[in-house]
Amino acid sequence: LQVETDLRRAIEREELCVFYQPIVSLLTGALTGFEALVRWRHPQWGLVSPGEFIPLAEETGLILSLGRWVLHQACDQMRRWQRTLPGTDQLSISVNLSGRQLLQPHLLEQVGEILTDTSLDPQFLRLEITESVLGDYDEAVTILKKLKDLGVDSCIDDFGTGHSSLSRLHRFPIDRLKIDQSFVSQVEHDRESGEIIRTIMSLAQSLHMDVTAEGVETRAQRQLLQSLDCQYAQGFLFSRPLPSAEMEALIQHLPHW
Ligand code: G
Ligand code: G
Ligand code: MN
Ligand code: NA
Repeated sequence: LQVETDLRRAIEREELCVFYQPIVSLLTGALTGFEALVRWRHPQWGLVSPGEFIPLAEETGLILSLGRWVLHQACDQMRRWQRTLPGTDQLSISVNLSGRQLLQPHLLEQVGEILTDTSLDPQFLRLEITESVLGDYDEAVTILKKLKDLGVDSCIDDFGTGHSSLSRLHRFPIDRLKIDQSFVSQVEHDRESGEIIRTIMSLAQSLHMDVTAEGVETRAQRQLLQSLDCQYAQGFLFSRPLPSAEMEALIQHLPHW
């Protein structure tokens, strides 16, 4: 398959890059960190979204080297910003992990090595795992516990789209849920989405988890989330995912969020 060959070479040829999107405190409007989102600058197709190649990377196993590269890149960038940009020394970086990455045999050693190599303090790294992965594998929960022992927190990504049973959810060693953007985008138009967000908020409260809302695009969405005591948000209202140079410029002239 041509795409597979291309993707295999993309890492060596440095065609992959990491974009960063701010995660903002809804309580204070302060920047709290970033989500790292991989992109592929394809020589013919231009900027390709991970939605287009992560599934292939998972099928072929390329996700293991790709994921390791993203993790290293993101930790290294976060540490550089902490060192060089005033006010960034407590910001954290969130990195998406696919199921296959989480369940690979040497993940813990790999994460440890990357943290040592980049000198990023583990407390500033957060791993994002989708709900379906956690729901399907007890092993995943065990690994997250070990990561927590290492000082690395995790969150459940795309929450509300999977099927975690409530009885299992409280056993996940996780301190944050990310509300899937599909609920946020519908919240002004559809009562049900509002009810789902309300339910997620009260669930998170009883499990002592914080919540990040994704895909926040309007002031109305933000206000509704604030009124429900949602702690964090990310979305185009604050900033699109940006390449590191552009994010750096934004950090140096932070808008009033
Ligand atoms: O940035 P964008 O909305 O195009 O991302 C699409 C999807 O790709 C999202 O579900 C996101 O979680 C996923 N994604 C982005 N970067 C990474 C990555 O580095 N690793 C994995 N496993 N998924 C990623
Ligand atoms: O699955 P995950 O949550 O990791 O993916 C986040 C995806 O959502 C990224 O691909 C990112 O580009 C996209 N995204 C981030 N903010 C917004 C937003 O406000 N609106 C929309 N439509 N997409 C967003
Ligand atoms: Mn994510
Ligand atoms: Na998500």
